[in-house]
Amino acid sequence: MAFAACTKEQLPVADYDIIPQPKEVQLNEEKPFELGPKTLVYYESGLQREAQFLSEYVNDIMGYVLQMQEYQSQPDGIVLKVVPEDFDQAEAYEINITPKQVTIKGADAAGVFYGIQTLRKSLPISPIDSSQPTNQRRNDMGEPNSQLSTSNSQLTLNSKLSTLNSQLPCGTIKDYPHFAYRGMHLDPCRHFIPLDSVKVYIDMLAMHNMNQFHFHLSDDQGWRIEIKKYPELTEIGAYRNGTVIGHNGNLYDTIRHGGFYTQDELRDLIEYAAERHINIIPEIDLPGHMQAALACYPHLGCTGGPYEVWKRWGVSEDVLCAGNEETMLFVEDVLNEVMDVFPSPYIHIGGDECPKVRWEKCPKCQAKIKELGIKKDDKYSAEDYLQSYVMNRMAKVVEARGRRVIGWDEILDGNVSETAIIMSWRGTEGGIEAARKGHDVIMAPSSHLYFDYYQSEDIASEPMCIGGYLPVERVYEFQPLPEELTPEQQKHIIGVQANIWTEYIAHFWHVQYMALPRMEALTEIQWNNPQERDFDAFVERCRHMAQLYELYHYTYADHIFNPQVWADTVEANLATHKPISLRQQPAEKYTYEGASLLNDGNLGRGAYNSGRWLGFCGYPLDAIIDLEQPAEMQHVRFHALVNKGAWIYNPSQVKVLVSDDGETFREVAQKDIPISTWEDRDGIFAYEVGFEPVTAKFVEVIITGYDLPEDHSGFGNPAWIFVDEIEVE
Ligand code: TNX
Repeated sequence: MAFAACTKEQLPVADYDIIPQPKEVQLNEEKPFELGPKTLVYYESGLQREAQFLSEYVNDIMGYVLQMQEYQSQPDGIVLKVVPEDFDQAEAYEINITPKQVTIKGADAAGVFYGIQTLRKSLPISPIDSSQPTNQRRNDMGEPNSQLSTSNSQLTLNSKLSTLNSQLPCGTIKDYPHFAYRGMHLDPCRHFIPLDSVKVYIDMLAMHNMNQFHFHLSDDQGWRIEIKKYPELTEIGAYRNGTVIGHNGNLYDTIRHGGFYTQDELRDLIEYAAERHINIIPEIDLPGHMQAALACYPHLGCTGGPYEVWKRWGVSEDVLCAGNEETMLFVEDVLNEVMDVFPSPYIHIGGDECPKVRWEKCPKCQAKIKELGIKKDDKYSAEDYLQSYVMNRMAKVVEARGRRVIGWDEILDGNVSETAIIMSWRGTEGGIEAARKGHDVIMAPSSHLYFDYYQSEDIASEPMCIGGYLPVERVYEFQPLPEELTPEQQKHIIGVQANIWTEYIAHFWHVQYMALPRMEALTEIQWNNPQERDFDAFVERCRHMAQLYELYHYTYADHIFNPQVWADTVEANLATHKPISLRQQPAEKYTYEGASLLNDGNLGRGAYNSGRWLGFCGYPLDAIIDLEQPAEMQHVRFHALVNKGAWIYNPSQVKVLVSDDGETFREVAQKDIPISTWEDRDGIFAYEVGFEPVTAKFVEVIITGYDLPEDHSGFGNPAWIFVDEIEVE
């Protein structure tokens, strides 16, 4: 078990069995090092920030701040230092734990930082009972098996052990990364993600020893980076006047969605990431995925527009005009400004999903093809080669400033220059081809590393997403070094990355939910690429990580901890299977077998239209249950489903009345429930109202709904409520 075995003195003990698993852990029987509020951190000059991180992390977990000072000879305490000559690889570290001293020695500051992460993740987080699945620990709302685990203030997380010291078993930990490039991507274009949330995302990356954050800053649906030379890009291009609802039908909401990051904000973010040894790779996606820019500067497109910042998902046919010199100069300017802001050694220039239908008909593009003497061949069209021209031209702009370009694997279509790094997303084939041709490669195949895909087959119980099925197990299986490649070619695979596209992810809690715990499997591959993989042991280590998520209030999916998934039934209670009637029937579409669904002993689950919920809109659910004989009661409970995009909100109020004859009722309880906001997660929630014990033969439960609030596209209309399983105890 990953934590908090207790010694005779009941001091919690650190456990080095974390994620990513350190390569070598050798423990001995010496008396453990005792970590407590008086422990001092000594750092070599240049490592002050690292020392601060350590102190902050210990404070997060233990509830006390460690004092820090510059290094002295042979001090007792925690010592941070860099000794490059002791390592043969960058980012490596070694931790030596003796009864009086913990030394974290790095090949460089990054190595020290990863040693600190390991120590942090090893600390005992909480003595609470880990044999309980996480979702039952936070079950004080009575939600038996929600797939969404999110921390909140109701949680009784005993994270701060302030009065307790903890013990670090003595020994040596040696560790170093397998891949030099360890990244995650985030798309703030389809849905804008506020800067503070992006910082939390960076914290999550840091916790997982990642060193690259790929920030996708432009797309059809929104332009997100301030470009001083082209202010319209953010004045106009950062906002769209509606978003398609659901899976790309023809219904749109009317909410103006958007936002952007100023260059100052981005500089601040870059520094924030750099302190955590993370480089931010900006992506300007070109020449496709440019409709937001075209909406601002229609003359840069082939047809001249007009264009709008796109309200749908998918691949727009309107792309940059490759035959227009002005368009090329625009892109060069943008890239130059991006490079002014981002010091990243890599600049991502996109290149994916660029339909050629406009170019085929565009006189300027066709003239350019002629001018360049481009000829189609058996493999590629003239327009494919025209895209290579654009990509190679932009690569030169980037390389002129000493940076390297990254592009999506489509840029292999044609004759892209060998210096470009290929990000293989349509499977690993692009990566294999690229490595054979001598390109460096980052593996990010949608088959294993697209964290915008579902992580459970029970999709009705999941927050809606783009599709697919990519459980943690599958991520964990990923082999980034294809056998088809020779060892020499394999050296071109410089790293591994997972991507989070946000078409169906409108809120940061959902980003976290999609990332965690799949990120654990990713990390294990990036850092260790283990030859032997033991999923069960991995899950045990994930449990410990989940405690950290709880501590930091990260929302995460807990399927791997609860393979049995849902408990479908409730315990028999006074209401179960008793005669029940409704004063007003549910909406016809959501009536199913009627009132009896509400006390059949089966819990509501799945989507609102799963047949397991009764739906009401514009009037309350008003149910009368005949207990058949007088019984004492003091609790009423029920579940309701929240799916704000589908106009379904939590109830505003619940009232309980009782009666002896079924005719005259008297109120015994009333409870108001605050409205769910866009910051709150959707899902299934349990509600409970308690009252003084009362004996009666009939109980009436009235559950009232809200009207849709001002920030909802359906503002002014009544919200739906979907309710199931009323329990009386
Ligand atoms: C493909 S991955 C895209 C993105 C979408 C994503 C959805 C890539 C280079 N292009 O534009 O958001 O699929 O999974």
